[in-house]
Amino acid sequence: MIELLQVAQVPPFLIDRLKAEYTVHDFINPSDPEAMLREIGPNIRGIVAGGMKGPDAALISALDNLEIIASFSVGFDATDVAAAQTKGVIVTHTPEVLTGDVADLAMAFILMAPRRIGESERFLRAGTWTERRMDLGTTVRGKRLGILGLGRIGRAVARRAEVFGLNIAYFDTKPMGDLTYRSYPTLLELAEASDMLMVACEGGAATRGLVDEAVLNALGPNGYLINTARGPIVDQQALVKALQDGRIAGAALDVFDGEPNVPAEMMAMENVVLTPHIASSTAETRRAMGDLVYDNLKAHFAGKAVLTPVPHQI
Ligand code: 8YV
Repeated sequence: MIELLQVAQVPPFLIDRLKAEYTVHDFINPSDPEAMLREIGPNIRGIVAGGMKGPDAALISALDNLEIIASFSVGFDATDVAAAQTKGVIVTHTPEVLTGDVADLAMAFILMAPRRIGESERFLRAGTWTERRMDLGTTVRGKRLGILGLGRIGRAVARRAEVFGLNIAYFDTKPMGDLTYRSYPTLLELAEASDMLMVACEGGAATRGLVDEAVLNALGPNGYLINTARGPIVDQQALVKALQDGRIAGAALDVFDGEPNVPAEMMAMENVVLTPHIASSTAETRRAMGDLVYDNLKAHFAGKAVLTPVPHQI
């Protein structure tokens, strides 16, 4: 049987499907990784990775017969894609199948933060309604939504937000000539012209800390930051400070720098919506993502082209 190394948690149904056809070695938390690699390393032809955990350059170079890395995620920042592609190793991910669910959560966030939905629920459950009324929220309709990164997910959020009467603008490093949304030449200018700033770009070294103190200040005291992409794109310390100082109005976050740890200061803030990286967590989408991981491996080992390769980064 072809041998695979599993470096990240993926749903049991996917592992069961793979185990019927491959030998899958659990390398998520190996007690002695060197010894394990000495023993099985030469047999490994594929890696099953995830969005938050993928192989680094050292692991990729240690596996002489590695051919493919299949990631159970659209984001591929956890895998050293450049190291893999330099070595001729194919990397696949799971685009398209999760776009709708991620955009749905982002749209929910766009409503939740200004309408104070999480806070209202806590207020009711705490019994406070019997004592006083909830403070007023902010209308979403007619407000300006700035989108950082107008890829598949950014566009899907834009389509939803249009229905809710938001005015869409964006900043992207790639030209988006086919779209009529207003484009800003810099993120700072986009933030200045936004009531809500939605992070929808790729994670990784190129975007780390892109949403910094200056961008948050430009968003301003009535502005909300929404992030369903990757935590490190936002300077988290700067975000905590901006929220503490009231330099932005609030935030809605599904991803964090250092997750699953979330800054204690944020946990205590009523004006911040916090969810544990659930944007793609529906039974339907997780099934589709798992099927795509399976199909990519199947195609590759049958000598066919993979379905969803990560574009060349080198
Ligand atoms: C997953 C994600 O939660 O697709 C991505 O990039 O971040 C999420 O869909 C995660 O990758 C699971 O491995």
